[in-house]
Amino acid sequence: MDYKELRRKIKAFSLDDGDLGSQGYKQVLLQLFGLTGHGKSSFINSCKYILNDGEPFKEYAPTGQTSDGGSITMRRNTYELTPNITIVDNRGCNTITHFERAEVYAQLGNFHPLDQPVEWKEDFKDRMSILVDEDLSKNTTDLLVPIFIYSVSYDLQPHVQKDLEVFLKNCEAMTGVAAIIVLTNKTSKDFSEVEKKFRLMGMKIVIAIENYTKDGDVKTLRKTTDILGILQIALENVTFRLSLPSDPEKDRRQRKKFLLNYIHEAVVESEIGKIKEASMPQKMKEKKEKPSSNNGCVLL
Ligand SMILES: Nc1nc2c(ncn2[C@@H]2O[C@H](COP(=O)(O)OP(=O)(O)OP(=O)(O)O)[C@@H](O)[C@H]2O)c(=O)[nH]1
Ligand SMILES: [Mg+2]
Repeated sequence: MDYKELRRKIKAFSLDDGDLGSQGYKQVLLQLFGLTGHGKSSFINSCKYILNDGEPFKEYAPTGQTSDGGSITMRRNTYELTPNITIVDNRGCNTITHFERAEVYAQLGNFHPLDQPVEWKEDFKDRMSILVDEDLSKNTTDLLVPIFIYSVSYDLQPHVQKDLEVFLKNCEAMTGVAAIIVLTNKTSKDFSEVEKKFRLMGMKIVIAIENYTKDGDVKTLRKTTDILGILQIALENVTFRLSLPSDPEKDRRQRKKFLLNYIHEAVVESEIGKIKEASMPQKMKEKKEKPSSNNGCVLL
């Protein structure tokens, strides 16, 4: 399909188009998640740049790192792509410990309120319980589509692949939709190797793109069609989901169940970890490796 036609279709997308109508959903929420510095905010800017044809490139979502090398995006920020599609810049993380994972699941499950800061806290059990029990965002009208962003410029080490696979499958269990894997920075090296690794993890949709950035805003057909292709696949998934009977309230209850279960298991595991550590000889404790926190994928 011609890219202009594709863009027109994306902009005209409505949740009421399917045979069964919107079934109570009011908007599509494209949920970006992933490690810090891998191009989530840049993907948002790329989408806005392409959809707002004729406008110069603008950083709607701030990109890059803070002066101390930290993450720029500390909130769950939303950006409207069309009247029916909103994209969420969820807070990224460097290392995914149990409580950080729980935070990611809470963001993905839409339990964390939109446009609010997201803090990683050690007392995650209490925090999560508040998030889930009080149901702060109380939102059942967003149809969630998880999009995992990974830059091919970072090595994906074999020892973290298994953890990443579990993490991505949990994200699918949480949202009820398979995550779309977007590989950014595709021209930085041979992206097919990273693509293969994600396919071996069982990921069905893996698409490599090059984001538009402040220093790389010259429009090309390839970049534009690759990025529009992601939005197209996301919307095809939405249409497919809406072709089956669905119940937003029930979906949310299931997400809540998943999250509570995860928190419970994580707390049990961390308690067991503490007991094991306490009973470890001092020498072994000293030897225990500290997790690195570079921007590669570090899952714990
Ligand atoms: N060349 C190139 N640079 C990219 C691409 N995607 C992102 N970048 C650059 O990578 C850096 C990090 O991108 P961000 O979009 O800020 O990453 P993020 O995932 O939002 O990071 P956090 O907000 O910290 O979680 C920025 O300097 C971007 O310009 C890409 O596809 N190609
Ligand atoms: Mg960001």
